[in-house]
Amino acid sequence: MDETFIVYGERGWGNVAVEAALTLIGAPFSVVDTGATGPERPPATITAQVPVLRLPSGEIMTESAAILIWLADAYPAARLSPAADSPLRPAFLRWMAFVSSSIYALYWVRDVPARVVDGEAARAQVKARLAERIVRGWSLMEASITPGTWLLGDDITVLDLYVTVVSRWTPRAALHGTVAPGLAAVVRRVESHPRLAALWSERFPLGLDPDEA
Ligand SMILES: N[C@@H](CCC(=O)N[C@@H](CS)C(=O)NCC(=O)O)C(=O)O
Repeated sequence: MDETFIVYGERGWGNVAVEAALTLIGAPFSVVDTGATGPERPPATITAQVPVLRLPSGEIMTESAAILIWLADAYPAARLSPAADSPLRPAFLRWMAFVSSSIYALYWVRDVPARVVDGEAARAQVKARLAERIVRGWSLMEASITPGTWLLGDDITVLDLYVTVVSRWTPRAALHGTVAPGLAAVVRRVESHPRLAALWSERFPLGLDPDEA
């Protein structure tokens, strides 16, 4: 059996959080671009979205939050999630789900407003409204979390990786300005983590998003 994970995705997309988790875990993995053809092409999934993770068993996983939580739990020695009986576990699960459903999910519309409305003015309005909603999401999180070195205290978890990737998408300025200075300070720590610095510059350099604001 091939012991290597395969991450399907693209530079600057949600798969980079999965790559960051696998990097900290130290598990062997390869990355296959979404546009790959031939035998390497990404497996068909219900949503046709990434990240997609092929486990060494051959099983296919989608859903970034589920993948990150599963990886952290499957490799407890890497200490990337609070244990099931930790008092930090409820907050960990709460914010993993929040980033996934209240922020990340909005980009399905924000990236391509034509999926839900017609006409340039309506699309611009949808984009602006969703940007406000995303900012609101980060500000709610800022108001509810008192970070330590990392979002949940002394140990870096996959939540820190997730927030770092998702907060890089427009409106990035919202997080790094006055809206969420506490989260932004943690994000800067994650960005300069010695074992992740190469990953950020290769897989998600700042300025990749043409829409960046
Ligand atoms: N719920 C999914 C959302 C994944 C998602 O939106 N992925 C984006 C890339 S970051 C994508 O595949 N976009 C292409 C599309 O929606 O057609 C998850 O959390 O993994």
